[in-house]
Amino acid sequence: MRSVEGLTPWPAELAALYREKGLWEGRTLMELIEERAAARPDHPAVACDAMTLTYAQLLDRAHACGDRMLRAGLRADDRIVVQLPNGWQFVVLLLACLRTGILPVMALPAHREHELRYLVDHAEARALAAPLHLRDFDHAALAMKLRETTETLEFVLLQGDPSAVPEDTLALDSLCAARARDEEHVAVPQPDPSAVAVFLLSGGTTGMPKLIARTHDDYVCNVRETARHTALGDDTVYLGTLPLGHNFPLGCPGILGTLIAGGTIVPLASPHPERTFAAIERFGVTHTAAVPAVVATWLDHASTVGAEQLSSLRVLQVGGARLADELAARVVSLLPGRLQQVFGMAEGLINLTRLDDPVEIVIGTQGRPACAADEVRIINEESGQEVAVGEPGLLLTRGPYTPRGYYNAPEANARSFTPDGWYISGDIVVQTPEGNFVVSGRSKDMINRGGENISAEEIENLAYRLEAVRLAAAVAMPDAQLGERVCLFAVLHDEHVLELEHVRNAFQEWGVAAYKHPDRLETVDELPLTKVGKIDKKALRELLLASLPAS
Ligand code: OOB
Repeated sequence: MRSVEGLTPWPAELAALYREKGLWEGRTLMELIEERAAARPDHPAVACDAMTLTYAQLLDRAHACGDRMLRAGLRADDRIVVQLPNGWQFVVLLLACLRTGILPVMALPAHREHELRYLVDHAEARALAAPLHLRDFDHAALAMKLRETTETLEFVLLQGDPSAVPEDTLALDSLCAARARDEEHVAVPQPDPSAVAVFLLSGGTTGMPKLIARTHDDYVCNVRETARHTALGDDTVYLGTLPLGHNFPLGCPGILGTLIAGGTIVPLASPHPERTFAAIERFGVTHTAAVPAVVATWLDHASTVGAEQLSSLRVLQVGGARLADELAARVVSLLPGRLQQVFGMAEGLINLTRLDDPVEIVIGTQGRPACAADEVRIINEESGQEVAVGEPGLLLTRGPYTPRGYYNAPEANARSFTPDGWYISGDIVVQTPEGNFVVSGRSKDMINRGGENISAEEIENLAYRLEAVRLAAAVAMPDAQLGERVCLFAVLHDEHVLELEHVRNAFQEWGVAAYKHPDRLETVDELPLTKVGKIDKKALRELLLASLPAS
């Protein structure tokens, strides 16, 4: 089968051990959801402004959607790039994929031609699901362009008014509709639990994001182990405002965890404070997840309008980027419910603070591994030796839900995984005596802009396309709101000029996601170099700090 190619399996003895310990249950994500649905068919599974779907209705639609995709010509093991805003259609399509074995590749709503073309090519996707039109962007036109100009793309599924969907594409809303009375059922076997369930995207340390193939076995483990620490139950109402294809709201424990627990998910297309507060109040939300930059806007809103609308909230998970201690303390004092810090990665390992941890741990640390079988090592980058407790070092990890390699990326694997299967996270952490991590920095060359991980190398490669640019280096610029922003240093060719506006316009024209557009441009005569002749990013960051107004 094609989905086996490009994967790095866990060693057979370990796989056997994970099965024996019950960490790998041998069940698919959809089997677990179907089991729950059978027990409480009339309970709301999805609730949003547009509609409420009970478990029975959700499953009916998911099965019908799967059947329709198969009848249209898609097959198990085909890949579909999914770029949808948060909404009920995302949930129906996801379950349809999990049931049929069509494999979703989780693109982000902010991705544009540059990223989507790469994802389609790399995953050899036969299908792409996108909205017709969203926030002034014509996704339909881009999807059709990609179908014409990529080798594998055949099916375009468009979300929105079915009567507005072009003829040679499929209307997602119709695919996701309830089954017609006389509509035929297609017999499909449940996928193999050890097979791939979804492809997640890495934050991307170099160049473009890598694909991470997550199996049913490993992702069920991810969901179950994180759910244990989050007090999920059948009365959970989970609000998803982060893009639902991201690991955090998808499976930590996120929407999948909530459905497996028999709760209700509330998808919301934006984390805008007013809309978020209204949704929490209207649906009685108990759990939600956010990145620090978003939480800061919620805190500001709460300090003007009060936090009464949030009284149903029990757990607020915050992660994706370092939550400053001061912000964490404000969350604890201003918002109802418990704060839970989550330090996770699409590659696997999820760390969380526990709901009954003392407040200083919840405020001052990013938590500890979700699962007893998670293995971690913290090493000195130069010597490769483990550091003493309390010393900063590079975090390496292995475990039952941390795959042993990226999908079909031998070079990236050689860089990011050790020969004995440890994932080199690139995060610099300190472990406290009680075992919690404090994330103190990164060794990988990444910019974390409000929780969006941006590869400096990708920005540099793009900058080199500009005629004026002779040398380029992208570095993180500290920012009160987003944590970090993108600063591009450039040495120009003689007689050339370059303004930030030109750079941003060019990135826009190339179809690069907006969050990657440089926020600042520094043109310099030369770039500082390290002793071995590499561009000295540390010196650049210092240069940048010195040129910024003191805050
Ligand atoms: C989550 O996943 P990714 O894959 O988008 O990004 C992972 C990287 C980590 O390696 C780390 O550099 C950073 O994002 N990160 C944090 C953090 N959580 C993630 N840095 C500091 N503090 C935190 N709490 O971002 C992700 C996946 C699942 C759950 C939560 C976050």
